[in-house]
Amino acid sequence: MKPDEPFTLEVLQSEATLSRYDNHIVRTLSSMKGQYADQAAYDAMLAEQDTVLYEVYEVRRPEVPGELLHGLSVVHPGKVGDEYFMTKGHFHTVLETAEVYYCLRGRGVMVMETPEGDWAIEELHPGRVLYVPPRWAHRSVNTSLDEPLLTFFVYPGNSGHDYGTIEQQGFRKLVLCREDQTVYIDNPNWSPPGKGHAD
Ligand code: S6P
Ligand code: ZN
Repeated sequence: MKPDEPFTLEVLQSEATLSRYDNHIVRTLSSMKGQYADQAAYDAMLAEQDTVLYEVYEVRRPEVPGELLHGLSVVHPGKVGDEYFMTKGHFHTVLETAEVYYCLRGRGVMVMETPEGDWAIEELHPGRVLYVPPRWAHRSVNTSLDEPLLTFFVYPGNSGHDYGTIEQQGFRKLVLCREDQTVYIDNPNWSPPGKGHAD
């Protein structure tokens, strides 16, 4: 079989280069039901408009171990109640697969945790590379209220995505804006791994 040819991509130079990605995913407020701590703020906001929270631009590659899936993640600025706009977050279905994020623009954090309940939060700013080791669930949070958080990501082709675990148990830490400061607090609704949802 003839091997694929090498190819290049202008990661982000203009709106026009975004159209060079193969796939564009748009996630709106309605897809994050139960993920924001302030349910009343969520409901009120959704009643107004199904706001776009984040977008993902993917280069499509075969989902097999030797491949690397890659693309651009854009988390828009904003809050639901006190909680910044964020991605759903997920474990990789194949837990032993890692991921690299390279921050291109904006400010944010990556909230991470393992199936055992260990947690970590790392700050993202332009030029910073974050290595998410195997086993760590990850969620990007935009902590700037003025500009989008742009990151470029790369992960193994066979990783897969487990969204269900996070939808059920949540992340252990929430990232909030309180009196213009970014604070990390314990998630009152977090249920320990394997224990189901708290309510
Ligand atoms: C995929 C990688 C990113 C996320 C993107 C959106 O493994 O981590 O492409 O898909 O940042 O987040 P989420 O949690 O909605 O997939
Ligand atoms: Zn991932």
